[in-house]
Amino acid sequence: MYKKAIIFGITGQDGSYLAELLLDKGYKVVGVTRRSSTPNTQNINHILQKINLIEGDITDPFSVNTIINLEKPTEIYNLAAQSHVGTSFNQPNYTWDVTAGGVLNILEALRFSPRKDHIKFYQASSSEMFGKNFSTKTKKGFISDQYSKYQDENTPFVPQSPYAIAKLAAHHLVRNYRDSYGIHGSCGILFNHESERRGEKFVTRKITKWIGRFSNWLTYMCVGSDMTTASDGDTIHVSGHQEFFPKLRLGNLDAKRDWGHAEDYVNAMWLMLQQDKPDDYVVAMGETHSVREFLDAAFDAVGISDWEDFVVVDPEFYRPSEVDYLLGDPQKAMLNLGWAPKVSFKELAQRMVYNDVQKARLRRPSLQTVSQCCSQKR
Ligand code: NAP
Ligand code: F7E
Repeated sequence: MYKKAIIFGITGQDGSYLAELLLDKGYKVVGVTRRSSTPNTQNINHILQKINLIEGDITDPFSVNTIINLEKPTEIYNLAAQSHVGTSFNQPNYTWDVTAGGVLNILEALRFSPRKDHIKFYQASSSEMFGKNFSTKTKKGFISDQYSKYQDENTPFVPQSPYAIAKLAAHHLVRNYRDSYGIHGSCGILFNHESERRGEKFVTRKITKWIGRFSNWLTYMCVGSDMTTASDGDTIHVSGHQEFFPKLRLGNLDAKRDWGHAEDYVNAMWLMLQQDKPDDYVVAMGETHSVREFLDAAFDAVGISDWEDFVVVDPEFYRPSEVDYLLGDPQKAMLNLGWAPKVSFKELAQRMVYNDVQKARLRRPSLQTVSQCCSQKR
């Protein structure tokens, strides 16, 4: 059967994994990319020959309408957004235009499309929409044995940022267009998901990128059991050497998130669009961990157990309004979609760290140069 998907946001983390998944399933994949003065296709360079890229922007109704009408897709995935919560406090208008307004443009194009009844639509909703809220009633099921506070499809939304408010507007728009015009629109309320392709400003990747560079610096400096690191306020030193390495600067280490791997989560998106009826689903691991616990797992991947001296808590990275606790109950997605994640929290941190160690190694002088440098220092 003819299957053609349009992915808005194909250059991002999720877009790239989703494109791979759909190609594997035999879809024709059309990706919409914004014009950019420098290349931004690093996540999809390996599949560029297999997909069709079209320039477009979801804030431009003409562009959205033309792409949908010309391409005649059977499925549309909207992953495009200004997706950084911290940034949304500084760029609220822009965040609104892309993250809420862009969705309205797609829905309007669908509403007036002659092929409306042959297109299924996925919208990337977010656990950020729950904000400060959670449910406490214990219910029989997946997470209630371990945790008394959780979020599921029935938890009321109390969004805490311009990003979350824009996502919630989009979420309600999809529901409204579903009810009003019969659009087959489903929203995945996805909890945090990360990967080797995660944007470098998100906390997990910021941490693993720093660890990758730091562990390569330690190798380059030949730090062995006979050498110790010392630290002043902002930098790390190796005793007997002048070189230094800047500490990792982070904000709130006590925030808790339900973190999974993006590869698992794009599968849930696809499963939602294989259903006869559109619906909304929470997608999460059903576990919560603090930023501190992610630091433990990530540093552990390079054999460092005591990381406190390497991290500075910097108020610059605090948000005007924080979401303290997220823990999703994915029972509905598991039962109705047959969805199950494969990558654990520990594996996620390890995969991200190993990838960033490897990347940092490629930026460093060749191994030979490093070993020569080591022998000179010894
Ligand atoms: P991401 O890496 O930031 O990707 C966002 C994508 O949107 C990029 O391809 C970006 O293109 C594109 N985009 C931004 N503005 C656009 C515009 N005006 N027109 C067209 N494309 C535009 O985000 P992600 O982590 O893959 O997340 C995918 C979606 O899920 C986002 O909507 C995000 O808000 C949502 N979400 C993410 C998570 C998570 O934990 N990752 C959880 C819940 C929901 P450029 O490459 O040109 O910037
Ligand atoms: O922050 C804290 C920060 O930016 C996680 C997006 O994909 O998931 C993501 O939003 C936590 C927050 O992700 C730093 O305060 C501490 O409590 O990695 P993050 P996020 O805000 O949860 C949701 C589900 C989405 O929908 C979003 O699109 O970590 N934190 N120190 C820090 N966060 C950052 N970024 N940088 C820090 O230095």
